[in-house]
Amino acid sequence: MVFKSDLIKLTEEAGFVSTGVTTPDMLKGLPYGWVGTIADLHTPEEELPTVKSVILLGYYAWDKSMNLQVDSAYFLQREKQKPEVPLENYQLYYEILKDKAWRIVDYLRRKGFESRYSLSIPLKTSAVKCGLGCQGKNTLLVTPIHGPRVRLISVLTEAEFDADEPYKDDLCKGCKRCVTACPTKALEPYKINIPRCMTYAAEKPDASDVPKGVRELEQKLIQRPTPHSYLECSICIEACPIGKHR
Ligand code: B12
Ligand code: SF4
Ligand code: SF4
Repeated sequence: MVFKSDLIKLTEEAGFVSTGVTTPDMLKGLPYGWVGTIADLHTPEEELPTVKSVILLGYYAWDKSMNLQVDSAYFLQREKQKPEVPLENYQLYYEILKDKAWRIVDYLRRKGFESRYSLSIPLKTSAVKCGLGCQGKNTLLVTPIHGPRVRLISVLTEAEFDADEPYKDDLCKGCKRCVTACPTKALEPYKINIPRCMTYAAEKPDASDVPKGVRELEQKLIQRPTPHSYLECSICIEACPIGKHR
């Protein structure tokens, strides 16, 4: 048996600023499957068939450099006219999240409960169900303390915990700063036009659905510290007043 208080203590020690728990039943009907051509979102059961609890964890991404993406050396193969070689890259905050989530997975496994981390369930909507915060007008998870400055990962486990209440408030109220701040006008309240987002454009250098003006802005505004790395856009996060001065 694992107490929820022990779980919370462990996630805090691992460095997560938000922890919430729900059951797989609560996540029925979320948007699963392909998001455009970007990500294939799975149900908790597809990830771990014996799952009893879904734990959502938020890590405070307090510095822009956590958005660093670095191409792997495979990328060079593609540049040598070998398009069959898959694009592969590392994202700093994903590596941090996985490293920290492993501590929770390892602890639960040692207690006898099969567990795994997952980045493939719909993390924002699941986090709302776990009570972490609401989806803001930038479509991201906005928490009362850190605003949208949290990055998310889930741990799926056979262990049973009391579920948290879903988050009900709308933290945005009359604000629209993220919508106004987006240089490519990718946002309207609570909705994103994916091909207009510079994160999509930077991730898909060959995509034909990126409008010309967006591609030009992406080439101009996305910071590229080295020839094979770039910082993913986070302008709609930085614009948010919630949690800005922590
Ligand atoms: C695909 C994806 C992208 C795509 C598409 C973005 C998107 N909003 O879907 C692209 C490449 C553009 C992208 C960009 C970014 N991403 Co991203 N991305 C994801 C991923 C893999 C899935 C997101 C998803 O579920 N999309 C599916 C759609 C259906 O979900 P949705 O937007 O929530 O749609 C709901 C609402 O918008 C609403 N809705 C839709 N239409 C309408 C219309 C009206 C009128 C209304 C009222 C509502 C409404 O209903 C929808 C269904 O519930 C997640 C990781 C994961 N596994 O969840 C990370 C994730 C969402 N990304 C993240 C981040 C940080 C970013 C970026 C800031 C880039 C960066 N620096 O990393 C930008 C931000 C762009 C933005 N404002 O959304 C974080 C967000 C953390 C947080 N606090 O929420 C995540 C969770 C990754 C992580 N591990 O932390 N991303
Ligand atoms: S990540 Fe950048 S381009 Fe994408 S919606 Fe946010 S501000 Fe706009
Ligand atoms: S900037 Fe304003 S509208 Fe956008 S997510 Fe933050 S509070 Fe909501």
